[in-house]
Amino acid sequence: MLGQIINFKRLGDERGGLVAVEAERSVPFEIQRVYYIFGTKEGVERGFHAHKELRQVAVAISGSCEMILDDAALVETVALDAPDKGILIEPGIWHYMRNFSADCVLLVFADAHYDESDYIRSYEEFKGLGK
Ligand code: T46
Repeated sequence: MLGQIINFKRLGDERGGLVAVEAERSVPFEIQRVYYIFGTKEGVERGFHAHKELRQVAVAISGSCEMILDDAALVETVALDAPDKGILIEPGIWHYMRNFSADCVLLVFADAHYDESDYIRSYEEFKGLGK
């Protein structure tokens, strides 16, 4: 597996669902940033980069999408389709997202603040790094 699945504990009861995410417990790092992707238009695919150092965990807390992970040798598709199912995206993994449902809210926990210089946005450059 290129991306480790993280199953968050469901703490919900008869009133409804609840998931708690704790740094260094439910995700394997100290969380420095949280962002979310929502209202993605039909047919849109986004991502298409790898990170040099950033570690992230993504979870579709509403709706669903697919996360495609690629290490330049293997390609893997992971369905993010439950609010208690996360995927750990390690550095050096090319990834993109597709098939967003209209109600998809993709929540991402990251171990560093935003830094554009951490992105590899060229697939050719990414493939070259593995050689
Ligand atoms: C990733 C996938 C899963 C910021 O200014 N701060 C931020 O924290 C983020 C995430 C983005 N931005 C800016 C950078 C761009 O101008 O927001 C704009 C859209 O970001 P981007 O095109 O990188 O979005 P995605 O969906 O292609 O990728 C995002 C994350 O950037 C990326 O780290 O792994 O989601």
